[in-house]
Amino acid sequence: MSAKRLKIIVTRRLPDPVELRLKELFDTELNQTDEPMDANQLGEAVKRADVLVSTVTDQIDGRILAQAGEDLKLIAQFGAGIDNIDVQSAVQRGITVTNTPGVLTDDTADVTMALILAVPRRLNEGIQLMLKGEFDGWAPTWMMGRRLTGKRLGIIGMGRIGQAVARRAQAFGLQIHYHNRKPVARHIEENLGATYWDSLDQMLARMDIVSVNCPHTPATFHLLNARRIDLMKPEAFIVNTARGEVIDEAALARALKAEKIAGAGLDVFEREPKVNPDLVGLPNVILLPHMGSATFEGRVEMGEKVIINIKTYADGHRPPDRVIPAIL
Ligand code: 8YV
Repeated sequence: MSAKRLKIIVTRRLPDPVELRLKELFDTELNQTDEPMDANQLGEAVKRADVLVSTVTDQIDGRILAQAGEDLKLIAQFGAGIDNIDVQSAVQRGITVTNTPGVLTDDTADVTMALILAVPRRLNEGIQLMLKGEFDGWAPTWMMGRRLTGKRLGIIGMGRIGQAVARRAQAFGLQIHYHNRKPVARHIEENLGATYWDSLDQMLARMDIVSVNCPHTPATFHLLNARRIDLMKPEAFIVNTARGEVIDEAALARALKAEKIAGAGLDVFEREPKVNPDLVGLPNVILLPHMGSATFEGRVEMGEKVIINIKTYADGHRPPDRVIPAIL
């Protein structure tokens, strides 16, 4: 089949240059309204498409995949995380799944670092106060936060983004600690001055800031549950730019309200776009609307990766960013 005739259905609006190129290369159907597709619309899309370009807002589970037409051979996710796709079912049905790793690493690490800076230094409270015109003048005990230099940062998930966070944090004088399925290569550890903790529980009890940078998988669902949050120091902070599901959001809200931990910076939520109402309005919590990778440059590069994955597939090659399911 020539690449020109491949039927591509794109579930959300993508940056203009990406949509333009997809149109040039393939028989592409775009989502002009940018409304996320519901289960019926996704079912219809997988029936008609050769390639589905999906995003984090599409729940592509076994029920949707069961409706896939014979022609659906590739799901090219616009995004690094693929927890919205039942990859195992897809692969069992002969559908390749690809994602866009690497191009959103620095952008996501920047937002993580921004939260690591902003929460302990109470920037949100300062901004709110200025917006309300409540700055009455400097005082020695006014708006005191916590110093970063010399503190311990515990990174959960030392993949590309975790390492990029560690590089930034190192420059701010933080000591780098991490928990991962296995230690990273010795030279990476040495460059980052990073300490590996096999036991997440033990690491949590000793950290001043904990940053979640691991993917959401069955193994990481509610990894930070009530028991583990309880292990943390009362003056510790949590930052999450990975996936909301890694933290038990209700338990986190309870811990924050009870001052069992000192604050949190969250870019992702368990039931997006819903946010646990108990988290809203807490002075020591900064909430962002899943914008970790939201840069013009990054989103275009993500689109380019999607196109490269489709093009290599269309040309009869193995797409570079194939996702391999953990267990087949
Ligand atoms: C993306 C993300 O923007 O790539 C990811 O996994 O979480 C986001 O930052 C989003 O997934 C787009 O589909």
